[in-house]
Amino acid sequence: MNKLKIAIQKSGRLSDDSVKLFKECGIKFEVGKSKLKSTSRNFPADFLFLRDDDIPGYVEDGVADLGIVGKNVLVEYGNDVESIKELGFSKCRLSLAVPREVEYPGVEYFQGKSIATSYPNLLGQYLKGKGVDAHVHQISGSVEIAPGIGLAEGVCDIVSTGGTLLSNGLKEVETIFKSEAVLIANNKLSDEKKELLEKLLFRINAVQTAQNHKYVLLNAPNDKLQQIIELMPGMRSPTITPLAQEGWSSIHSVIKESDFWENIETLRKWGAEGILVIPIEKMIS
Ligand code: PRT
Ligand code: ZN
Repeated sequence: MNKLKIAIQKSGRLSDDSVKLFKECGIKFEVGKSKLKSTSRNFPADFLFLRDDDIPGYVEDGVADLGIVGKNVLVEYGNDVESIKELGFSKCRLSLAVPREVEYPGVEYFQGKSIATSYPNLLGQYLKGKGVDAHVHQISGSVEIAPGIGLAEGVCDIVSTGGTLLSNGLKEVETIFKSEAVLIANNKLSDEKKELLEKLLFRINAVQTAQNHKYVLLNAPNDKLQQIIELMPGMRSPTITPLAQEGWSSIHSVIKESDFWENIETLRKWGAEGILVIPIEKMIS
């Protein structure tokens, strides 16, 4: 029988959310500290637990059919794989940083200077695009200590909260790349495997759409119903049920997470009461 081989990070910043995504898609498999491989009990898939840096290469070679990896790693290594979908977690940015005391004039600051990074390709492309000629010093870890030990005058590293830069006396001056986890696939999947990928994507889309929406129930005076229906049209149109109290109705609909606060404020202005907001687990439109 055909099975998808899916590579995910064994342990690190991508692991928990990768496992969570497949679990939310209803795909059951064991995750253990010492496990290298696990077979799903209810979906034709084997999961391989690997270092994130190895995932694009394994997917390119077909050792794995699919993988989840940071876009930063994918683009840096430049493997020949298909990028299928952004997954919205492990968000971070690749940034240039300099010692706090530097009066930073702009990217020309780096002309003729040395920059420590684990991302020589992404940095090289950026500098080239800006016409800046700098010496790129490739190191594999603890990039942030490079200026302190006199190894480089600036760094180019992954930033999430900015805490690491701050505690090493550095300040972020340019964002050169924005990253998040992406689902990647081998370029030459068989038709059977493509079909399984479609099934998986259908589930991932349902989970992602649900996460971006909320189910809302509220009571509103009947004279405001039309306005409210226009504000929150829902999937086809909202459900309206009369309340026992004359002149009032209950409205059930779905709204986008991003519009949430603005809509709730408008609804309150129009006299809506008893507003309940409920997370949606899966959403198939
Ligand atoms: O062992 P393995 O090789 O599998 O893991 P790894 O240590 O190489 O990678 P890991 O788990 O640290 O990161 C995996 C992916 O998560 C990265 O490729 C990014 O796509 C993404 N990611 C998200 C991050 C961060 N946030 C992050 N904050 N990767 C690294 N960091 C590091 C950064 O290098 C710096 O040292 O965290 C520090 C900065 O964090 P703040 O919050 O202090 O700014
Ligand atoms: Zn790694």
